[in-house]
Amino acid sequence: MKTEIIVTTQIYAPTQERLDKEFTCHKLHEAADRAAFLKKLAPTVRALATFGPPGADAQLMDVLPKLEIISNFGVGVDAIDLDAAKKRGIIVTNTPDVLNDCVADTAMALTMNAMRKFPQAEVYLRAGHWAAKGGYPLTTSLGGKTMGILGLGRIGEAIAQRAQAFGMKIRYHNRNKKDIAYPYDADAVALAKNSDVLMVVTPGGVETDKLVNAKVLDALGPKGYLVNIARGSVVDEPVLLKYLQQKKIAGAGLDVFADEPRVPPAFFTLDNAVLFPHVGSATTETRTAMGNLQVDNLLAHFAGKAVLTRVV
Ligand code: 8YV
Repeated sequence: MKTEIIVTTQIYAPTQERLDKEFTCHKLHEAADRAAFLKKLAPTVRALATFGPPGADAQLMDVLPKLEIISNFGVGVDAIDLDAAKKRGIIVTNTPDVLNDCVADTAMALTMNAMRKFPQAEVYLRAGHWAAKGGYPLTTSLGGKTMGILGLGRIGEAIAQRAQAFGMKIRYHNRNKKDIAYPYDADAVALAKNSDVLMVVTPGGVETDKLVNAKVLDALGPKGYLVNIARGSVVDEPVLLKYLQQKKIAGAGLDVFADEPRVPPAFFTLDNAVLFPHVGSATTETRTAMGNLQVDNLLAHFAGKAVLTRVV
């Protein structure tokens, strides 16, 4: 008998194939009647496989009394109620490290595209403006500029290495100062003040909600750039939009938004923002590694072993 699990949303097809091989999977996102679906499975389901929103809240945990483990596809677990899981003795796992390089690559692409405006320059060429109007307007160099990393964890360090290879200087702010050579700033405002590029890499969730607000953007100033590859919730999005419209900051590179996949259409008209549809980890190699880690965590647990990457 295979262990029964619920998959909460559509996940990467090869990962779903592997899950189907190892477990009896019930797809919550395909259920016509969610309440009836959960009620029927309550006596047997022992695990959840999640991916991004909708995550897992306390209510879902309560209707599944046999739930032992929630295995998330992704490093960020802000869509999962960790306190509720802890209280109920439910293990939560994520997929750290395997995505560091791809997310850091994305962070650099956003930095470069925000500062050098390469996407806009290409649109300019394709529109025939090069021949008609002359060269594209000058942009801003990365070399010699300072990148302030808000949240210097494993992904932040991978970004720092890359930014240094581009000739940038690094500083950072974390809740706790690290034993690391980069200069430390006491808070997000001080970091923004001392940086040309503010790179947001913190986890999402209540603790970082709207951490990047008007005060921080004021400190970043009209020559500063904001890059966010973390979670949309970390930035006060309406304030950011206003600051971009009014050129109170120089530009932004955004891979994440407050209410994905909905992006406020006013962002589409901005010439000083580069917008990606949350593609930080979206390569075949990385998504395969993330999926394998998600499945391996479940397999380890049901083999009676310690899970590989436990959050709570
Ligand atoms: C995924 C991510 O795209 O790992 C994360 O936390 O943000 C990305 O790798 C995400 O899991 C999808 O919501």
